[in-house]
Amino acid sequence: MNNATINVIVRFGDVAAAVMARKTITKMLFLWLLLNVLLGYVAQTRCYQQMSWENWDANSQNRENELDKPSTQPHIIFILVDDQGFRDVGYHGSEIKTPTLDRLAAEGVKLENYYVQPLCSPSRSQLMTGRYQIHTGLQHSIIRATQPNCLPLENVTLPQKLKAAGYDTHMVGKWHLGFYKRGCMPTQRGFDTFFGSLLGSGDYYSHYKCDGAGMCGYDLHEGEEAAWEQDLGLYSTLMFTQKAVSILENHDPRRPLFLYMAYQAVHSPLQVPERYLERYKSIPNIYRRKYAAMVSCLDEAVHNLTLALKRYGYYDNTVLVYSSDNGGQPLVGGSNWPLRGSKATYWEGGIRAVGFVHSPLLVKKRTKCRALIHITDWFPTLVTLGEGTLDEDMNLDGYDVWEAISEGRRCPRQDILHNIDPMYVKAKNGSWKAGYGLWNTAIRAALRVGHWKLLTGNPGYSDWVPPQTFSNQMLTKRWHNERVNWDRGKSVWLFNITADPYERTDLSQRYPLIVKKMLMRLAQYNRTAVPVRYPAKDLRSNPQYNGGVWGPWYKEEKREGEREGEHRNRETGRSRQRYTDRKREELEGGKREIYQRVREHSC
Ligand SMILES: *[C@@H]1O[C@H](CO)[C@@H](O)[C@H](O)[C@H]1NC(C)=O
Ligand SMILES: *[C@@H]1O[C@H](CO)[C@@H](O)[C@H](O)[C@H]1NC(C)=O
Ligand SMILES: *[C@@H]1O[C@H](CO)[C@@H](O)[C@H](O)[C@H]1NC(C)=O
Ligand SMILES: *[C@@H]1O[C@H](CO)[C@@H](O)[C@H](O)[C@H]1NC(C)=O
Ligand SMILES: *[C@@H]1O[C@H](CO)[C@@H](O)[C@H](O)[C@H]1NC(C)=O
Ligand SMILES: [Ca+2]
Repeated sequence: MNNATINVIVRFGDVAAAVMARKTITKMLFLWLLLNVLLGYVAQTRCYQQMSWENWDANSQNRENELDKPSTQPHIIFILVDDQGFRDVGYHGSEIKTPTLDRLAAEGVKLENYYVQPLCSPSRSQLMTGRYQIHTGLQHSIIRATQPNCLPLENVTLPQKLKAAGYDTHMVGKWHLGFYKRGCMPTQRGFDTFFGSLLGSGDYYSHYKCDGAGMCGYDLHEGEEAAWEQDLGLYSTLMFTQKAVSILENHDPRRPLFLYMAYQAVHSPLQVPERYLERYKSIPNIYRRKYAAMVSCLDEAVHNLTLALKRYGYYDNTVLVYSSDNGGQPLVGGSNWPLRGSKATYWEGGIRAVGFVHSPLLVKKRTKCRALIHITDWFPTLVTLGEGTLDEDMNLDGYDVWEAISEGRRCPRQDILHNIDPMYVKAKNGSWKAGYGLWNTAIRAALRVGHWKLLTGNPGYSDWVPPQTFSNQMLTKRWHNERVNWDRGKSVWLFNITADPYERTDLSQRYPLIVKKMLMRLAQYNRTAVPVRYPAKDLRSNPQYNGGVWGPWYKEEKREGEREGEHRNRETGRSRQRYTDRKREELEGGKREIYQRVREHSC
């Protein structure tokens, strides 16, 4: 019996909720019995083994007997790109040229029914934990720079699991899962090394980030300290790639490696080295032109990474996953057309992502995978591939989808809880009444079950934004949209996403019974939710109190160990001194090119 299905039944015991999935459950039960009869007690495929924890344990024991054989653990390279829209890849019909991504995806498996969360921290939290936001407390918005908040330390992370399985774990790029105290830093959450930024959307060259007036600081880190010495003022896509290549060069390819490559690109600000703009002179919309150039640079970066994988002897035993973290933002050049909405919304444009797997280890290559796959699935999938352990009491929301991707097998995911955000109640007409007394439709929530998707509350910006094709100079900075003639009072929508992926026909009036069932399912999910963590701004977070650097500020830590605290104060003092020195250099007309760039592209 499928473990996840058991969970659904146990956790949401109510029969009504299971109705939607009953047919499929029956089918799967039958299939499972058939398999057992045919193949003996232990099923031959990992996908089905994953469905039973007994089988899983038996499998682990088999593996232990094979310990004297050389390690079969694959290297895992996870490339997470920031804000790349659904249409911002060549193979989705974009005018943006991405020859590397197109080739890697074509040779591997394109994930064409793949979902992430609509924003940075939410997607990253789910990638790192394999759990929905309602199970980590991060259901509202993002983790803000000034909030004493981070991915809860109680939640076990993907790199922690891989590390326990024997991997060396490295992170390059953008964290965005909180840093208010040292225990939240990537190197305390499972990564052996970290080189990158704690926030996002800083300057691509100077690595300074402003979070509102008077809240500006340096945001490039090596481990847990500011990376002043390592900073050559390079464009981050180039810099992060160089770092990753040097990790590959210095690591022994006989040891399993997990490299989490979380590019800052292609999030705003729209900054890019001049040479990448050349090929896009024909795009009149200036935002789109710069954005396209940024994507091209990223494409070249991925090319360089794959060359390094080959050059240093990793490639044959590597699984490379490529994923965007959320939909594109049309206001700064991204495109999700023909999907509806944008980044930060629960329309498909916010959550349906570009994703593919490239690996010589895939059984069936050059295919499209249309199985429903969600970002929470990488946790169990990669931990299992890495021969790590998953315990039943982890209550993961993700599924092992490797057999679905690699062999085109059927896998157990039936539904996705896109989110329930009880703090976002802006739907003015939403009410318990509109939710048939089952659910308060003022609440922003979205749920997918099979073909169906239900949205309640205000899902966010609702228009479709066609490709930007302006030729008029006057309009180069503008963008156009297809405004929806929707009733502002609405607070419930139902779509058949398979038939209508662009969400043009709301079926909520036509299928009230489906709406009710899905509302009930939402209410059941809601019962498993933990309280929202969204603390108030803490002014001590201001980089000016921290040597000009965005970094851990929470003073409570001192109580944990005075000596450690003193050490940190000395460190902070040193960073502040360095910062002051550099600032003086700058004021005295210092020649460092990076500061010129800061002025040009000030946040
Ligand atoms: C994650 O951490 C939160 C906050 O401590 C806790 O309530 C929740 O149970 C944890 N969830 C999981 C799945 O570990
Ligand atoms: C890729 O490598 C080439 C050759 O070393 C280099 O010139 C280029 O800047 C690199 N590009 C990126 C994006 O890393
Ligand atoms: C969701 O759960 C919370 C906490 O248990 C509860 O206060 C709230 O009323 C529930 N919301 C809905 C719409 O059922
Ligand atoms: C929204 O609320 C207003 C005022 O209560 C009401 O007149 C209108 O019919 C409502 N719209 C919908 C779609 O329920
Ligand atoms: C939803 O769309 C799919 C694909 O077109 C179709 O097979 C299915 O019957 C539809 N469901 C309903 C209830 O219309
Ligand atoms: Ca993002």
